[in-house]
Amino acid sequence: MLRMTLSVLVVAAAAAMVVASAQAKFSGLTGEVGPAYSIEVKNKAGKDLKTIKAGTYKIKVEDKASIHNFHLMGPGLNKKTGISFKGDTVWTIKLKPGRYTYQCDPHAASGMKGHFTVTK
Ligand SMILES: [Cu+2]
Repeated sequence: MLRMTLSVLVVAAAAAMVVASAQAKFSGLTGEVGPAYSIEVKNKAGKDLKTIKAGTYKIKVEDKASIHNFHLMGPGLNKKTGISFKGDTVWTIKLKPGRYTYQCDPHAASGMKGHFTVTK
């Protein structure tokens, strides 16, 4: 009976680990647009994000102006805030290998855009 209880506990612990690893990584990613004509995605060190490994992440989006939006698109992903929206929001995003673009839709043509690369 004790042996059976132990094996149930082991199975439960293994299941809990699987659930934990499937959750989004708290990577400190931040997307920021405004209040001036600027847009950026920063890593947890506060540096401009250039590359990141594929996976599921949480990104905090700070939309600091009601004339800009934050639009992130790439393989399997197309998410944006409303132009009139101003505030913070958190997205859970799944990044696949490839090139991702973030931009402010009304001002992308005048340079409010950037890119990062997702590696395997
Ligand atoms: Cu803009």
